[in-house]
This record gives sequence, C-alpha cells and structure tokens, in this order.
Amino acid sequence: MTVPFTFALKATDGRARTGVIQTQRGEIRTPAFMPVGTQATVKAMFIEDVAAAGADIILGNTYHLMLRPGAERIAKLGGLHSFMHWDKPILTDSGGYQVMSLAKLRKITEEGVTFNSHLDGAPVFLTPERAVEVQCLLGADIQMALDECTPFPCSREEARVSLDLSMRWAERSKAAFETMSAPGQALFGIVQGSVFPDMREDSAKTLVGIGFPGYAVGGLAVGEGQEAMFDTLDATTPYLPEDKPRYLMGVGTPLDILGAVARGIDMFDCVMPTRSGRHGQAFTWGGRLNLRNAQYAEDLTPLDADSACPAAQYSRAYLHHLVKAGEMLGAMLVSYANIQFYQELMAGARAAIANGTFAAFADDIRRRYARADG
Ligand code: PRF
Repeated sequence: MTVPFTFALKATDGRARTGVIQTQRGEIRTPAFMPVGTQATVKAMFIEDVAAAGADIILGNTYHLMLRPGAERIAKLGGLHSFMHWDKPILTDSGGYQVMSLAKLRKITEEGVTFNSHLDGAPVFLTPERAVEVQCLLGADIQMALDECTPFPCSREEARVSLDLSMRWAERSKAAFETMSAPGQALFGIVQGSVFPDMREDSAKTLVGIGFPGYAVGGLAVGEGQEAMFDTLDATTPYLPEDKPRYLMGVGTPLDILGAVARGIDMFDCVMPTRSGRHGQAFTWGGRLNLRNAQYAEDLTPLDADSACPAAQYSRAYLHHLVKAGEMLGAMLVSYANIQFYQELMAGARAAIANGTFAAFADDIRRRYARADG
C-alpha cells in the first residue's frame, strides 16, 4: 500500500507553523530546508552526508536532467532516487525558471516555452504536460507546475499577462498530473504576481480553486529586496489554506528563511549553502564568515564548535588553507558544514515553534548574523 501524501500541523507560534509532511518515501519535518541537487548531486557532497546532516528531502531539476542524462534514460535506469542513492523524498522544479536563467533563444507561447539547450544548442520544447511527464519519469515525490517566473522589475501589465499564463499552465499541469502520476506523488501550484499584492491574492485564490496538495510562492528573491519579499508574503499566505504546505522557492539567507517562517512558510530551497561553501563562505552558529580572510590563517578554533557536523570540527586555519589552495576538500567540507548548519537552523526553528519561543529564537539568530565577519 502506498502511503498517501498528507500534511499535519503540529504547532503554531504566531503565524509560524511546524508540522510533518508524510510521503511514500518518509516524513518531511517542517519548516524544512531542501538542499539543491540540480544535476542528481548536491554539489561537492556525498549523498550519505546530506542525510547525516539532517535533510529529509532534496530538490532536483527538470531542466538539467531532461537535457542530460535525459528523463527517459533516468527512468530506464530505475528513476532518480536509485540513480543517485537517495531513498528519501525528492522535489523537482518544473524547469520554467531554469529555462529563463540558463537557456538561449527562449520563446514563450501559450503552448509552452521553446529554447535552445545551454549544453549543445539543441532545440527543446517544454510544455506543462512535458514538464509533468519528465517529473514522473524522474519519479519525483513532489512535482511543480510549469510557471513563468515573472522578471523583476516589471509593470503591472506585464505581471498580469505573465500571471495569467502561469495560472493556465497550472491548470494544464494538474490535468496532465492526474493522467500520468503514480500513487503517492503530489503536484504543487506556484503563486506568481510579482510584488503586486492584489495579483498575489488573485493568484493564490485561483490556485486554491484549481486545488493542489501544496502551494509554492514563486517570483521572489529575484532582486526585489528582503522588505518587498516579506511584504509580498504578507499579501499571499493569508489566502493559502492552513492545512497545506507552503514552499518559498529559491530562498535564501538564514534571516530570509526565519522572516518567511514567521510569515507562515514551511519549505525552502536555495543554492546558497552549497554555492557559498564552494567559495569558502561559511554559515555557523556564530554568524557568517569568509574563510579566505587572512584572519583565519592561524586560527586553530573549529569552524563551528556549536555545530554537531563532523566537517565543522576542522580548524579554521586548515579550511583557510584548503580554500586558498583551491583544494576540492575545502569545497566539500565547507559545503557539508553549511548544509548541516541550515538543517540545525531549521531544527532549532521547529523546536522553538513547538515551544512558543520562535520570536526569541529568530532574534538571537538575527543578532548573530548582524555581526560582520571581516
Ligand atoms: N518558479 C519556479 N522555480 C523557481 C522560482 C519560480 O518563480 C524561483 C523564484 N526565486 C526559484 N525557483 N518554477
């Protein structure tokens, strides 16, 4: 018997929520941070360490995997989970956002988006139906509807046209999902509407009308700034059902995440911990630090004595050396430490919400992250 996809709220603290998403591949404790595994790898990490760091779910990308090694090939090889040795839940993004940021010669029509692959220039046509088909071939537990991430800034008129297209695509995505998906899988709709509160409300209501087991907020963290992002969340989450998970796509820094949790968001993904890790930027319980900085050259203190991550026990001096020397192990250790810090941060947020102390928890992290690292 397949375990059905469900979400159970356990506690709330103000608008912050903690709960559990049940999937056929295990539980996702929320608020959750999903490490980004774009090309069937969380960059520079053993997948066993991603699990050891505390992640319940990772993210994969339709766009990259359909181009290489190909969705049909991954299906033939047994699906994305077994391909990459990860048996917990996987959420896949639908591809529209990556087409806009990576592909060449893109053209959007009512039917879908045509583009040339960033790998070899080959022409590709992605429709809402094909995006769902690819995600089914990959075997994603949570799939995303094809949307257009409205560019920022944009006029009200541009936002409206883009939003309406995304809503029609959401409806087509759901229809395709109903015919193609396997039991236990879920498809989320994505709210758009740029920074215009009335359009966000309208988009949320339209998606709720179509009906999804979860709702994402897209089109943010695209240059509007933290205050506008928070204001837009304030204009969105009140129109989303309490009993369904809410996912803020592509966010963010620890303080972005805590601010969004305070506004009722349950799920996040971002390349920040892994990308920063590859560049020697570390996230710790003491704040953010740049390991390339000369101040760490002879600093024998552990990267983060307050973290339980094995990688965070190496000295700052050693990590400084590895990063400066361009050694792969530097990227690996700092990525691991960062991913585990993000997981510990989410665990701390979940515990604080359950105890009714989330505001104090977030204030404490805000103070730690306000300090400059030099
Ligand atoms: N749509 C999709 N994926 C995304 C976004 C979006 O708007 C964002 C916005 N920052 C990140 N990833 N499908």
